[in-house]
Amino acid sequence: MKKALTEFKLSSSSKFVKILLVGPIGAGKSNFINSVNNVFQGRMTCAAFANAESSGASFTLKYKTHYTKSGHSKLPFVFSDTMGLEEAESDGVRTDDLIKALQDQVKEGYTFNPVSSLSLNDPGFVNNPDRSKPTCCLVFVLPADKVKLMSFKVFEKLKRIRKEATKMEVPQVLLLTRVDKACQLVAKDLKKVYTSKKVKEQMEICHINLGIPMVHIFPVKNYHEEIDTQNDIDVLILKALTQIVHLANDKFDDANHPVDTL
Ligand SMILES: Nc1nc2c(ncn2[C@@H]2O[C@H](COP(=O)(O)OP(=O)(O)OP(=O)(O)O)[C@@H](O)[C@H]2O)c(=O)[nH]1
Ligand SMILES: [Mg+2]
Repeated sequence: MKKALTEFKLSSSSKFVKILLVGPIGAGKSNFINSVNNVFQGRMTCAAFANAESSGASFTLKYKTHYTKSGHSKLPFVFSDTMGLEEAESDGVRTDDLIKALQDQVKEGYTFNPVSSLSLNDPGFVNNPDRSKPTCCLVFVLPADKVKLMSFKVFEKLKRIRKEATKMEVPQVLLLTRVDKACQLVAKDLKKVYTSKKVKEQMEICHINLGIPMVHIFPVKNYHEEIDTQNDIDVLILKALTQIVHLANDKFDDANHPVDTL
């Protein structure tokens, strides 16, 4: 899987497909970006600053694009990291701002403002998004150990973003992180992830509450305390990433070669 992704060629002439990560505070968005980089670098990296302990406030404040390197070459996908969202609009990123990110209207490096949404005249607002570099996959990141405790309001916010993505025909994937925190058996042996009833239950909650098909929900464990990379961790990350990159590539292809309408 690693080799296939390293050698993966986009079907268009573009260098990268853009993947947008959204989810609650402390879900593991930044950690996933680092984990993907770790897989390809074969060592621990920390390009996307992740929180050491999940606290009440979002650790990521800026809209930032991250490349993944294999050796010295960049892989053909980029991740856009965002601030986490919370039940109360003023406690995290505003849903409207995430929808603007989906529509490529947020400037690189923009510091999200929980108090007010980006508006037309803000310097962080992109008036004419580059149509040649659209967001090609929306990735929801949810923590397996907290899904049950997530409020209806947070799911409603995520559903609003999903609805917009569906309108734009952007494919959607859900990463269920922190599976080791949700099931003791999985914490001891990550291979048990697909037979764990607890993990399956969390995947179903996500499926029911957000409407994402089960085949697009991927359990993963991010690198968060390890010193070296491990095959069991890599495999889950690569499985999810392969699907994300393929879906993003398909979307990119569609956006560049629309079926002619009569
Ligand atoms: N055990 C375990 N911990 C994880 C996993 N993924 C993330 N974490 C931990 O969860 C915490 C939050 O991770 P982040 O990557 O900073 O989360 P985030 O979604 O970027 O959060 P914000 O930027 O605050 O919105 C950190 O303490 C991570 O070490 C995982 O798969 N397993
Ligand atoms: Mg973060």
